[in-house]
Amino acid sequence: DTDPVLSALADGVLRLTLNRPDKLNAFNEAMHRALRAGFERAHADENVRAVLLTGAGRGFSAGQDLGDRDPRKGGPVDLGHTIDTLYNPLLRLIRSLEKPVVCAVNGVAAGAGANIAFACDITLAARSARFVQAFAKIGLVPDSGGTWSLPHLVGEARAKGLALTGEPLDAETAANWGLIWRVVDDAALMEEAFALAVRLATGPTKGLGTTKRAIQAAASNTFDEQLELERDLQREAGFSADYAEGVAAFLEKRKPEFKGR
Ligand code: T3D
Repeated sequence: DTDPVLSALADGVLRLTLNRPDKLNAFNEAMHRALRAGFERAHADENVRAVLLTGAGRGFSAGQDLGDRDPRKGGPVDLGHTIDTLYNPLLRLIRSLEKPVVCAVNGVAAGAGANIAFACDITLAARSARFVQAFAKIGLVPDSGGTWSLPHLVGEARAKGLALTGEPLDAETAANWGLIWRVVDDAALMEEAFALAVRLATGPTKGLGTTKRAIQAAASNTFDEQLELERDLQREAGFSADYAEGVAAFLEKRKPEFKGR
């Protein structure tokens, strides 16, 4: 299949597979547009209750396709413009989606590829995967939220170590440092990631989405502001059908059937 992103909806999970394996799923404009369309669908379609993002072939994503930036073929491109029109809208769609986004990093994740993985809600990585802040090697600044995610997730010392050296970080260390949720044996990655996504997709989607919003808001809130946000969001959650179902199922000692509302 030559579509730059493969898209499949099953069991409430929209699986989006970056599909330029010959280029380690590096981003060109077509892949950007297709991935963005996938996340826009996830926002709009109530049958989508979780997203699973992964890559085809041996890599997750090598970030920007540098073939499209060949200085021998033309003058410099305004990268501020491509960040504004391609990368930033994608990252905003991932973060603002009030549904869980699971990322299965099946192989190397470099440049924007790494930082997109760190922006997802629950990121699993194959044991053989590695993360590279490749920007350091070509004179660029980490983008796709990297300069925000890295210090928030691992602190300034490790963030600078990664971003200034561009040294690859193995999946096990990434998990130990708190950059990702968990490492999985290569052969088990997709099965485990899909099972997790299905579990989330059959959960109380509205409550999970609100939880995501609350945790993300903590980065810029004081403790007191966060307490007030929790009050407001709990009020909202308390009126949801899924909350009523969750409590009823608990009291009736049965499995809840969440509708995502
Ligand atoms: O430009 C803007 O709009 C601003 C936004 C920037 C965002 C960014 O992401 S900037 C960072 C761009 N990415 C990189 O600098 C990473 C470049 N790639 C690598 O450093 C290495 O390929 C990897 C560390 C990712 C993997 O290394 P390895 O040894 O496993 O694989 P390889 O042999 O280097 O690559 C395999 C093939 O993929 C190879 O093609 P070939 O020779 O088999 O035909 C290689 O050229 C191609 N490839 C890998 N990365 C890219 C790429 N082709 C185009 N663009 C790439 N980024």
